[in-house]
Amino acid sequence: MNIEQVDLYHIRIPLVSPFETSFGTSTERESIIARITADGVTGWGECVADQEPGYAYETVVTAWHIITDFLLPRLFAGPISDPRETPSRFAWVRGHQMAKATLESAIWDIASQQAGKSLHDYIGGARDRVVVGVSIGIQPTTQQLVEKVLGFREIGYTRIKIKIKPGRDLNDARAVRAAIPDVPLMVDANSAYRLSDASLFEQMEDLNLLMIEQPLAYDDIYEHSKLQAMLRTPICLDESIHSTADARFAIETGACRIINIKQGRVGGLTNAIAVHDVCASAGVPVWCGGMLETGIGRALNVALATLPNFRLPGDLSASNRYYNPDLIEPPFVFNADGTLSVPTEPGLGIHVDQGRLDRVTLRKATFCKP
Ligand code: OSB
Ligand code: MG
Repeated sequence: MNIEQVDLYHIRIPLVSPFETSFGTSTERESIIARITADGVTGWGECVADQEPGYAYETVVTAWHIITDFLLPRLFAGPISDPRETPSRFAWVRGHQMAKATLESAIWDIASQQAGKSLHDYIGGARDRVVVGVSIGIQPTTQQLVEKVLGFREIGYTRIKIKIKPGRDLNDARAVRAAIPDVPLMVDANSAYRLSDASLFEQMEDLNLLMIEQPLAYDDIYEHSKLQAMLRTPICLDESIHSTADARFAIETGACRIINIKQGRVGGLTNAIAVHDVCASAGVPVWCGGMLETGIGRALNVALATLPNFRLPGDLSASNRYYNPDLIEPPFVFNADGTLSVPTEPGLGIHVDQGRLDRVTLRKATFCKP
């Protein structure tokens, strides 16, 4: 594959409704869309970094800098024969997983198109539908949260995740559990607690939660192992896992019993598959996390979630959960059985609406092979 041209779009697109987590509230999403042309074929990628470094240290601006000043020169340096080579091509740059993943997505899209396969076939995915859950932000009141949850149940979402933060935790979780006694329910703390808050999580034990996601610090594994030893409810790590080494460390220390895989957080699809494989051999189930992606990033997540050890519903809701309209046409729509269909056309299998993309673009830059 000879990369000829890379177009970057810094976009800002309104969210259907505000999304509040323990680290802040978003009413719109900024990200970078990458469009790569190689051998006359076009591939797409979406950067999951946010405007602010509240979830991870990367931001849209740091990703733009890393991509343009350090990654693109390495991409243009020579042909790529397999997308799995991309992480080593970029390895000189330490960290900046989300910046790297943006370009790698487009490379996988192109490679699978060249092979005449949908991306999920190309990576050996085993399903044509993926089971999805919904991630619900903190609402102004507990009552409004319960109403939101019931609304998503009505649409047909089969797994509910609610965000928690200090002061909006046990009561919210209890109220939601009372409203949906038999539905798989989980909480995501986004690192808002300390080990000294362990009694709070002990009080959640009788709510029969599917898991507690990332209760402790974003860079911690050790204290999660202490907390997990105190709880029957499985801990799931999100923020703490950036590599196969982190996954092994977390599993071997008993810091979690489930891992959330986000391809952007681990530096792209190659590493995401490697983390999936490490977890599969250890008997640890994984699920596909989300970062409020548009249809472009969503398509990559959906392909990833077809691998066999994705044994729990992902944060892969339909396009209209976040964007209306989405940047792709047709959008991802919710099937009555609580799933999204995996695109069958070659590559990511999506059609980007170029007019819509241009309308949400704040800044565009084009780079050609020197
Ligand atoms: O922690 O999983 C998270 C969104 C932005 C940043 C972090 C997280 C989330 C979500 C939303 O929970 C998941 C989605 O895209 O539906
Ligand atoms: Mg999370």
